[in-house]
Amino acid sequence: MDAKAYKITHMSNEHTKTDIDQDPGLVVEDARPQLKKPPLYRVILLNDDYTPMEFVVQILQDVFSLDRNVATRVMLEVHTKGKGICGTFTYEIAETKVAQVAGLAQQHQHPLFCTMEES
Ligand code: TYC
Repeated sequence: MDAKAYKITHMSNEHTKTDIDQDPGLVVEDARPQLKKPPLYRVILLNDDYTPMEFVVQILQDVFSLDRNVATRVMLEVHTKGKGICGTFTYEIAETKVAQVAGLAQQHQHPLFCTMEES
């Protein structure tokens, strides 16, 4: 659903000081609507045979801000089905999260891999 945008305009009174009762002050009127929503990207986590489950759950909590129960469910979904969605973000946020996962996986020498796709 589209949110409606408004702008607030100050309608100054250019008459005499005695006209103060006529001054509408701040008024709210329709503003030009935003033209486009940014494209969104799903970050997809892939299964592998070596990365410990606990490491994956921790990544999902720390990088994707999932609570532990949701993180565990997503990890098990990836483990059983081969891949799963960590979240949906704008391009730069998705890209940053993919890079954070790659960095942490490399630091800990796990083959954990995730990628992004337009949603
Ligand atoms: N399959 C891994 C194991 O059995 C766990 C795992 C889950 C790895 C999700 C990666 O994205 C992943 N230890």
